[in-house]
Amino acid sequence: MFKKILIANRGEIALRVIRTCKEMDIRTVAVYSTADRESLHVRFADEAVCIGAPPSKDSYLNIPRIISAAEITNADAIHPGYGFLSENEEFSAVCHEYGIKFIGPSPQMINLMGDKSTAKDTMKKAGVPTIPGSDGLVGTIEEGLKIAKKIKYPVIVKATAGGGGKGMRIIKNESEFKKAWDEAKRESAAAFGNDGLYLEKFVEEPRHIEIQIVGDQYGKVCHLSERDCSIQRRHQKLVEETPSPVVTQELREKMGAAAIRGAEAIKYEGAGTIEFLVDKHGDFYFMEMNTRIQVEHPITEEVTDYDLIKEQIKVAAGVPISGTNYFPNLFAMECRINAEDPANGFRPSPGKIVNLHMPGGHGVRIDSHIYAGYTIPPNYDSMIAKLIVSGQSREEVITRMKRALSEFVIEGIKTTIPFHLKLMDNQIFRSGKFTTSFLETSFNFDDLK
Ligand code: MV4
Repeated sequence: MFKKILIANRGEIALRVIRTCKEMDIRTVAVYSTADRESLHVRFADEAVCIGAPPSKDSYLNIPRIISAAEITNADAIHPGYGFLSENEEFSAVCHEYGIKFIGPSPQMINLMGDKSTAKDTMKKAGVPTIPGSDGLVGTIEEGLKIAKKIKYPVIVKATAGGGGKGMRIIKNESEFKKAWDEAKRESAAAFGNDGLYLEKFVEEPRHIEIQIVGDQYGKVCHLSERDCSIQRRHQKLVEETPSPVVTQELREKMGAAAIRGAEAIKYEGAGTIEFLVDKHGDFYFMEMNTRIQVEHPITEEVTDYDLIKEQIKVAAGVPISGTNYFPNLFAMECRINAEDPANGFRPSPGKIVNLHMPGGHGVRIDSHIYAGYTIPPNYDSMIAKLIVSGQSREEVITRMKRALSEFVIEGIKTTIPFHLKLMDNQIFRSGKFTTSFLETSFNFDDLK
């Protein structure tokens, strides 16, 4: 087992990894930028190395500096968390070259699943349902127009190097095709240095439902059921829940089996998430695979009593998994508390937390690095806490979430708490009958002002 793990990340996920390492009696190394000198992950770690100035390129994205920190502290493994270098093929390769275990996928795996069109072809060959569309990348507009005609509008054009909605355009009819195609190509080239595009039939009014999987070094894969991530704004998830209000046990078993087929086909090692789109008929289609631990992993932990960070560390150390699939009986929901102002377009609201009270009680978990007096730097992602609530029914979880949100006091900055409180009272949300477009089409943000 590893003796010392360097956490190449910051904020709540760095703290989350440190906590599990302490329970496993593994020493920890934090890395931090000068903006994070007072951050909690620095204080909680056994050792801490300042790796540079606040810009991520000079710190949390700087491979030579992170490797140097691992060298001087003699860390034998690195946990990348999510975001930053967690799905960076070069970082995984450099760790390997330096004999430092990367707690995550191999460079080859990152590349295979990072190229969205290749990932889709791979899943299709493994018998995972995929969305009808082009067979791989589309070379020219003319080819695209022909395919769109065949699969019938509306269609969606996606960037193969993209994900999370970047370089994506919905095309409702032939007259919109050329403009959307050119925009997607330009945006993809600018954002990823790769303008490869592919086409799919647009799945109307879908839900975003993902399956958590874990694979070990011996080919064994298990799943831990689903998370419904349909409450999102501009491709930013705000609330996640398990189980999904629309997934029946039959659908759960089919999606779980498909996720395992896909993971086994690529001999996936570690924690991973297979994202599906579920349409109004209850048919599901592969969307993307994420080869990292996800922000929303705690709701799965709360209903399965499974420490996913511990599983990642054990799998990386060569420990076999039991392979038991999980069909939990509990319910859980996560609200992302961001330093953003929901009354002003969710614009960032960094600054000093002058007063703080965290909720507690039965079925309430907080994953956060904030404390009274902490100053949230403007340089990084705005998420400052995750409020995770569990219970014996969706109704109980919503009631408990409302109670916990109303206890949550963060003074000195704006947060998304008022948005979440309003959402918990929204009838469409409470009914469970919503799709990924709910917030943008049916939720009124105006009275949050
Ligand atoms: C789709 C889709 C509908 N049909 N693909 C969004 C980002 C990335 N995960 C892929 N996404 C989608 N792919 C097909 N064929 C709907 C989404 C989607 C979405 C699209 C537009 C606006 C918001 C969205 C939120 C979640 C998923």
